[in-house]
Amino acid sequence: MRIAIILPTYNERENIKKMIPLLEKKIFPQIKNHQMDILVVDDKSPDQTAEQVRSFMKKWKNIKLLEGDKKGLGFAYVRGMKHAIEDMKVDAVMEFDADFQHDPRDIPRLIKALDKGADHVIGSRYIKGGSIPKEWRIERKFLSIFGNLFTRFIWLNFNIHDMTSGFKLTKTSFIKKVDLDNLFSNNFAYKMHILHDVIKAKAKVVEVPIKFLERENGKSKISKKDQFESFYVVTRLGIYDRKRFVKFLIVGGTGFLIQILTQEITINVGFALFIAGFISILISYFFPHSDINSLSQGVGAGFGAEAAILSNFMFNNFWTFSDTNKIKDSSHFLIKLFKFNSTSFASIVIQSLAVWLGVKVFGDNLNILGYIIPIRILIVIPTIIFLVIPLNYIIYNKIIWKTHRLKKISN
Ligand SMILES: Nc1nc2c(ncn2[C@@H]2O[C@H](COP(=O)(O)OP(=O)(O)O)[C@@H](O)[C@H]2O)c(=O)[nH]1
Ligand SMILES: [Mg+2]
Repeated sequence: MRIAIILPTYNERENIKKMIPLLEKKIFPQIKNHQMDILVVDDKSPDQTAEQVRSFMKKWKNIKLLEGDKKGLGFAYVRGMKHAIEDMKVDAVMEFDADFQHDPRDIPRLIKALDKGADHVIGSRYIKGGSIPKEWRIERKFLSIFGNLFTRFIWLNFNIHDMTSGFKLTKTSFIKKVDLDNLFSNNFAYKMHILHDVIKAKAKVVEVPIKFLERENGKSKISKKDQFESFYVVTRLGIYDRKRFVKFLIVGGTGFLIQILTQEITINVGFALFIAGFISILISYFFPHSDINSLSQGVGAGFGAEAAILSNFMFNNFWTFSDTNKIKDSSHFLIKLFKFNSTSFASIVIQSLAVWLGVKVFGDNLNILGYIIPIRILIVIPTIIFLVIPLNYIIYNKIIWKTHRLKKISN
């Protein structure tokens, strides 16, 4: 494999002066089965880091230098990764700090994990054998440990112990699945986004213990803002994953409120009674003495159910599934609406019948702890939960979802 070590630098002249010869002379000779490259991404460091790199480039041909404006660590890494993939055509990229906080002697161990089948190797400080600098002040330690726990909980991922490490090795086939142009951060938190997307792409993630060392030369560029941005990015990614589910719950809740509202309005203004009158004439042949009160409440429940169906359809189409299932023309929309409605027809009948019979058997109201509650509402709720939702679930899976999936493939 061809592997590029990406070294982002900003004022790291002293460090790079030692780092590059160490990599070339001591580390790379240990890695016999791969072609190793160094890609320095320098953002016009005032201390002339780039000059130092250029002088090494005369001696070693596997060094590349990318120069640009300082727009954040994430931005520098994205530039480096794109170059490594598109121009150097490497098979894996390593994220590695130039300041000796990552120990170059750990590099062969990370590569070995890749050889054994990993897609994304993390140099991990939080597994047995790994550590953070003991010189760190207590709040930096706390923030690092807490940040990790936070990420594990928000992403519900308890398999990975170090989610914020900056020492990683990733197969480019997985980096290609990350939308590098739209990361949620251009700074330190970029790595949260890449990790998130690589996990989602089902990469085999392996952790290798590392000791995160204290800086020898130069200054850290990480700021308080960067640390807090990571919490924001992690949360945003977590919500993003569950967005559909959250939307689904909101749509269902809204549908339910609209259902009850429509049911009560049609019953209370007498509209349901009016329709029930017609129905009772129509069905008088089968039910000569149908009770118009319970029938009208059943009709009201039917209207409520239809209102919920329309509301769910509209919201799901234009909101929950708007990204996967765009409706392009109105005829298409009407056909879909009709289809959706006809597959839901059974649930309207079920709810109408349940309320009709319920009121017939139990009467209009029930007194619960001094509250007078209409029987129709007490009937409709369990009917939705135990009959309508399971029935719709089956129908969606067998009919609606199936056609959507076929359509998606043919697109
Ligand atoms: N090119 C580039 N490199 C950066 C930038 N910010 C930090 N770095 C480099 O990224 C590595 C890690 O940064 P550092 O400040 O040590 O972060 P810390 O280890 O988390 O304190 C070092 O090699 C820095 O020189 C930046 O904006 N552009
Ligand atoms: Mg550092």
